[in-house]
Amino acid sequence: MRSSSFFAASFLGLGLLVPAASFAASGSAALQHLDSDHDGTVSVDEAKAAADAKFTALDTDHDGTVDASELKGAGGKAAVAKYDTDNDRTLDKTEYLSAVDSQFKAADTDADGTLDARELGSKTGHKVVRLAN
Ligand SMILES: [Ca+2]
Ligand SMILES: [Ca+2]
Ligand SMILES: [Ca+2]
Repeated sequence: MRSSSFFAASFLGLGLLVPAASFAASGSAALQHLDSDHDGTVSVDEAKAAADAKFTALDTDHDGTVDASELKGAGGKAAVAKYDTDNDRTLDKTEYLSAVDSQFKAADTDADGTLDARELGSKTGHKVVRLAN
């Protein structure tokens, strides 16, 4: 009983590792960058901490918000339109981080509260990476 569940667990582990490795090289590169506690997954806190730093780097005129031109390469106009909840045509840090939060939840397809390399390599995962990396 004990050993059969051990084997089942190993199989499950392999089943998860193999596609993660082959499916998403870009996901694992992003994972290495965002996974600050090196547990192999990205938590929402890690994603938000990275996004916080990215926001500061994007805000080149240091006015506390990022506009479409500052967001070039991280979604630009479309990202502003999508996440600008107070409709002032810029994203403040609260709007930016809540965007990370909602994209993170959308990308976390197994709903375990973390993103692994496979989830980060997905289309939705790329949106998290773009906001945070
Ligand atoms: Ca700005
Ligand atoms: Ca705004
Ligand atoms: Ca997950």
